[in-house]
Amino acid sequence: MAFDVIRGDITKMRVDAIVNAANTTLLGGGGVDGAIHQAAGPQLLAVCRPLHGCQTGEAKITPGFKLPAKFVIHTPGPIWRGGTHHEAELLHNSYLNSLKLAEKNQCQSVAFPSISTGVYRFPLNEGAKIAVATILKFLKTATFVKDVTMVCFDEGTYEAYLMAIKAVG
Ligand code: AR6
Repeated sequence: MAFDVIRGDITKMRVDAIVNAANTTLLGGGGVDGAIHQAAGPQLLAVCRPLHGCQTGEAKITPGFKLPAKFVIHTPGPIWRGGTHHEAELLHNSYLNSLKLAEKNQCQSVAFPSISTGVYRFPLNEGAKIAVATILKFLKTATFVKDVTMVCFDEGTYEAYLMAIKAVG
């Protein structure tokens, strides 16, 4: 079992599943969602349409099409609304339900972006702690999922995850 934090672009990851920080429509957007749809090609949007969206904290799976990853697991994280609207619990659910779906599909390697800490404004340090704690706990009991990588797009996010590992791990 391995948990790694790297700086990079998740669309380049050759893993069984990458996770998409989506929105509840599952019809694409900006940020990492836009980058994943761009790299996967138009077939991704075509298979997302009949899924009829996804609730915050839940997850749905599609093929990766032109991506090096076999699958994309789409999860809408919570929009930060001051912390009093179950944001922490919903972010935990996004990580956990994505991992459960990876396990169900017998994925060995999974890569995550930092869900909700971009446009959705979830506080970075708190979001990183939730991500690290949820992933490490899940790895202890998983059968198929063995390697999880946090792919941080920018230096600030990378530093926050390194700090979270020291605090949680
Ligand atoms: N690889 C890895 N991480 C990335 C990449 C990439 N290629 N591109 C951006 N990030 P965000 P959210 C990082 O805003 O906060 C979309 O419009 C980014 O630097 O993409 O969950 C959706 O459709 C940040 O650290 O996702 C939703 O409407 C992290 O990914 C909304 O944004 C998440 O930032 C979701 O907002």
